[in-house]
Amino acid sequence: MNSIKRFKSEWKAVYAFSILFVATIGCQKSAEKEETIKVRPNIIVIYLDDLGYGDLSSYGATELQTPNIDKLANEGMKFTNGYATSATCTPSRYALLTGEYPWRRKSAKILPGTAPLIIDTAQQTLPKLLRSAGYQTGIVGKWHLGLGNGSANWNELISPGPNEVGFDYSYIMAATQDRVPTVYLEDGLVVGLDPNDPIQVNYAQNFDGEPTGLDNPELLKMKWHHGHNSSIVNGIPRIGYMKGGEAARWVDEEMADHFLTKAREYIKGHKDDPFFLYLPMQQPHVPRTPHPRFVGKSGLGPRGDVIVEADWCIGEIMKALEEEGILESTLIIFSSDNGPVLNDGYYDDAVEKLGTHDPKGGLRGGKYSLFEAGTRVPFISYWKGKINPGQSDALICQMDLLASIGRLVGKKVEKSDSEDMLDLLLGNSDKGRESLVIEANTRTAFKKGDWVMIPPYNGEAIAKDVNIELGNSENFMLFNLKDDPGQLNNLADSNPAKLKELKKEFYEIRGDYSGFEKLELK
Ligand code: NG6
Ligand code: CA
Repeated sequence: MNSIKRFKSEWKAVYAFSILFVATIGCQKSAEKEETIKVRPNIIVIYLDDLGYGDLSSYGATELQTPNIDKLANEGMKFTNGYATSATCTPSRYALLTGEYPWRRKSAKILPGTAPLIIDTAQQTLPKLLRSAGYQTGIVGKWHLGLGNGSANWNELISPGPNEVGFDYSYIMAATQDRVPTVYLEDGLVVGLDPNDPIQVNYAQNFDGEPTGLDNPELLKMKWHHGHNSSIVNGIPRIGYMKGGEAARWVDEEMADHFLTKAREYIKGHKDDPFFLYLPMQQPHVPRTPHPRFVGKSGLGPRGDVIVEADWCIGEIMKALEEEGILESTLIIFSSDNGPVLNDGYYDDAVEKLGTHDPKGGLRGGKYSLFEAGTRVPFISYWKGKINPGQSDALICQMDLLASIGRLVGKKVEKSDSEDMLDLLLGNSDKGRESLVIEANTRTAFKKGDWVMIPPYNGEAIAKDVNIELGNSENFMLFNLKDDPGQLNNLADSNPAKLKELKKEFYEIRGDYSGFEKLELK
C-alpha cells in the first residue's frame, strides 16, 4: 500500500511535469489539446515467441538464468496471471495490436508466409493510436500477420503490411523463422535483393529442380521431425518452397544480432521523440539457432541457449536506453505470444537436454493447448523510477494494452475487447479483468476469477508430434486454479452451479458458434 501511495505522488509529479513541459516549450498546440496530453513515455513492447510461463529465472526457473529480464520483473510489476489471448502466434499478435479478440476474425490463425494482411487497414491499432498521440512508431522483428493482398510479388513493394496499419517504420521477417521467405523486409521491400535473382515463393508446390528436406537429407544441418521438409535454407529445411533471392536470405545464427542492431538504431534515431517500438523477437521458436557465442551457454541445448541469447539482447536494449539517457522515460512491457513447446518440428535436443527444467512452470498443457500453459505467459511492466516494484495475481491480457496505453497518452479507444488496466500495469491498483476468453486453434474457453471452464471439443487429447495435451475432452472441464494450478481436478460434476454461471457468461461474450450446441444452455 505504501508503495502505491508513493507511486501516486510520483505519478502526479510526472503528470505535472509533462503539463509544465508542454506549456514551457510553448508549442502551437491549443490549451485544450495540452489538457489531454498526459505523460508520453517511450513505449517498448518486447514480445518473445513460445516462451513459457516457467522459462525465466524470475518466474521460478532454476536451470536457466535470465538476469536481464529478471531485472525488469524484479524492478517492475511482475504478473502471475498475465495472458496471451491465444495458444498460437498469429491470433495473439492480432489481439495485442488491435485490442480485439482474435476469434472475431476468422483469418486470425497460424498463417503461411504468403498470407494476405489480416488486420483491416481501417481498424484501430496500438501503433495508430500512439501515432495519433504524436508518437513515432516502429516494429523490428517477427510480423506473422500477413502481407499484401494475397498475391504478393516479393520483388516489389509489398503492401498493405505493418506500415499500413500504423507503423511509420518496419523491419520484419514476414512470418516465422521456419517459414519461407527467409528474408528481411524493410518498409515493405526485401532487404538486399539482387534484381537479377528474383524471389519466388509457393506453399503448394516446389520449383523444378530445387532440393527439399524430404528428398535431400544429405544437405541438412538440422533434421526435421514433423512438417518442415520443404525448401532448404542454410541447411535448415523450412515450411513452404522458395527459389532465388540468395543474396537476401538471412543467416539464422545472426538473426538476434541483426534485429538488435536495427532496434538500437531505431532507439538512437528516435531518442528525442516519444516513440513506440514493437519488438517481437524470434526466440525460442524453432528453428533454434543461437549465435555461436551462446551455444552451450544454458546447458539445456539450443532451446535454452536462445533464451539466454534473447535475455542478453534485452540487456543490450536496456543499455542503449541508458546510454541515450531515456531509460527513465521509457515504459517497457515484456511478454510472450503463447506457451512453450519442446519438439516443434526439428530434432534439436530440446527434449533430450531438458533435465529438470519445466518451461510450463507447473502448469498443464503448452503451446496449442486450452490448458493454462497455452496462454498464461510471463508478463512484466517496467518503468524505471515510475513503477514501484511489485507482483500481482490480478488477471490481465495482452489485448488490454490498447485501452491501457490509450489512457496513458490521453487517447480513448473505440469500442473494443481491450480493458483499461493502466493502473494495474503501473502498480497503482490490484484490480484486473473479471473474465477472459482464451483461444487455441479456434477452440475457446472461459476464465473467470480463479475459475476456468473448458467446453467439450472433439479431437485428440494429446497432439502426438509435439506431445502436448490440447484440452480436448468429451465433457466440460471446470478447474479452480487457486487450489489446483495444475488442472488435475475437474469440478464440473461437483460444482454445477459454478459451471452454469461460467457457461452463461461465456455465451454472452462469445455468442453463438459451432461449439455451442454442446453447451446445453438452459
Ligand atoms: C505449426 C508448425 C510449428 C510452428 C507453428 C507456428 C508444423 C508441423 N508445425 O504449423 O513448427 O511453426 O505452426 O508457431 O509445421 S507460432 O508460434 O508462429 O504460432
Ligand atoms: Ca509463438
